[in-house]
Amino acid sequence: MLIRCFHIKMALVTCFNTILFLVFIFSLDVNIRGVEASHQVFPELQSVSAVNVQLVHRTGYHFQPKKHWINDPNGPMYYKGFYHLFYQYNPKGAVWGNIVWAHSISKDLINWVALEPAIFPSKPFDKYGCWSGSATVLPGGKPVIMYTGIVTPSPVNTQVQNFAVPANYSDPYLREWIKPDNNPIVRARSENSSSFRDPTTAWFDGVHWKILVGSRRKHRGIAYLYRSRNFLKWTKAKHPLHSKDRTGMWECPDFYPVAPKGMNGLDTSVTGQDIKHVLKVSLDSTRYEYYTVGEYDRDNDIYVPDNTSVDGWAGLRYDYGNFYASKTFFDPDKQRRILWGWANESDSKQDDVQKGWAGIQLIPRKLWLDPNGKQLIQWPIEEIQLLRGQNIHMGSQVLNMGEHIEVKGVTAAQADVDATFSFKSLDRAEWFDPNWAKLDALDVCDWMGSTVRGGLGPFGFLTLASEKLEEYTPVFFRVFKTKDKLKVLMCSDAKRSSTTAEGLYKPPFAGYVDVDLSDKKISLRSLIDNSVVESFGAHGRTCITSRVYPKIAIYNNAHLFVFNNGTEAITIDSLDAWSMKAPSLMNNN
Ligand code: DQQ
Repeated sequence: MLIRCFHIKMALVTCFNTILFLVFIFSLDVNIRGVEASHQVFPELQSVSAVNVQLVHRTGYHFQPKKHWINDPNGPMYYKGFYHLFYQYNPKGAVWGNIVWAHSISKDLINWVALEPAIFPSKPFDKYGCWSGSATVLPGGKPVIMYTGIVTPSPVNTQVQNFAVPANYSDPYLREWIKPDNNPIVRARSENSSSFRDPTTAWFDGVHWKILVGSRRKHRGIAYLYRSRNFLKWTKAKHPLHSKDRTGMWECPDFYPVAPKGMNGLDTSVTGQDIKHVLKVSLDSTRYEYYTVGEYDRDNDIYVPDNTSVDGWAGLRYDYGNFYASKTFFDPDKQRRILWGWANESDSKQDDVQKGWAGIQLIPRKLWLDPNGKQLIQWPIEEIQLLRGQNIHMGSQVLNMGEHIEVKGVTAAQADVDATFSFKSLDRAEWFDPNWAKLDALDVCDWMGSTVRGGLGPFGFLTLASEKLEEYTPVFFRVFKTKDKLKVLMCSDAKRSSTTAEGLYKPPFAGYVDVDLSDKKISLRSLIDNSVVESFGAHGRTCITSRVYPKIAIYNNAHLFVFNNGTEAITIDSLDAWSMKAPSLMNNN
């Protein structure tokens, strides 16, 4: 009976998915899966300044300003001993609007000092908004920012690309920025000027500087390529660097080299034999991102994704959850490439206005190419360990089917937990129906959630859980087998995250994990912070972020459990959990 229901449900969901897919193809301007359309203006809410800032659900160690709305990370860079983070910010309220580039600096990417906004509308070429962009450090260590200026009011939002330079290069804080009057330096000509934005960090080929600008033609997402000898006069290349039909507007493109081996990052201008390139785009229509790993011919400006990368909306993602408008930068101090991503709220606009804040930047991640060359690996920057407090260690604990045990002794609402699980055999992995391959992983996670008994899995963490489990956000694996290989599903499921009935978006998020299980082990790490759970499966091969708003599981009433709902017993080989402190310098001014 159960199985029949499952198949009926599957048929319905398959049908639902087909409809969704058609909606996606034929109407790329609409929202799907409850995500928010970009640049939607709520005139009555955008200038409602916060009177009180609601603390419950505010994060304890993630990057947040004192109040109001934030979105995309912009122009991250390292300059004279400081990390700089700019970000899209509404100084007047907790919904999107009145956008400026807020600016914070840090010595360690953890403790932040907020400075005054660096770039704000003041000239005809950015009168209606200073939207996203990137920083490039020119030879001689001179930073320059390129950003999108909005020159006509909403809803048209005509877009041009501008530049800004520091007023004083000897100021390591780079407090003041000048927007020269010869802006804009890139204008749309044949391009769609309402969909033409978010310039990348530039790279140099010895003669030309090059940037990408995100755009679209009808439903084709496009990364236009521009070249310049002097950073002032930019000429559009005959062919875009890359484009893909049925992906809609490409926001916040990012293009950078990765080394074939090792965990070090590369400066954006580096090329050479064996070096791969990554192109990431943020899809406005779905609010998901995807990236490809490929070959870049710098002389002819041709980028070809490898045939191991799916080039389209079903491609690889940095994060299969709430993670958008991301940007990387090369950190010359520690020779690494760092990824910043923004997580929007999953509550209502009215909730945001009431909270007085909306949006967080996720913990920066170091990223590098998997030795298999097919995907990236991400791991929270090592500096996060500065915030670790009380530690609990567990080892060699067996969890039989249906068992869960509590990780006691840490602040479960604000914790870092890292575990390695092992199992004796792969035999009990369930069969993976070949039809499921056509579906999104999150549908499989939705039906085969943490409570549906399995073979090898589901097992993992129950984060932000109430004592009696009225609320919890499970992060878990479920291992399936096909004729010739295993398929490892990783889920972060917000469905039971809160007993609040109305106004919350509580999606199951999921992705597959490309991991070799021949040693019969898999690791899972979660950074838990009041209303966010950022998880890293198999040492960062698959990452998922969920935003959740528990009603009971807050502060000291939050618990952390490890569970197994599969018939195969799971051993916790080792588990370390830490209470996480707040940074000593919060991003307040
Ligand atoms: N957000 C910015 C745009 C970008 C979008 C405006 C992505 O420049 O395309 O706030 O979230």
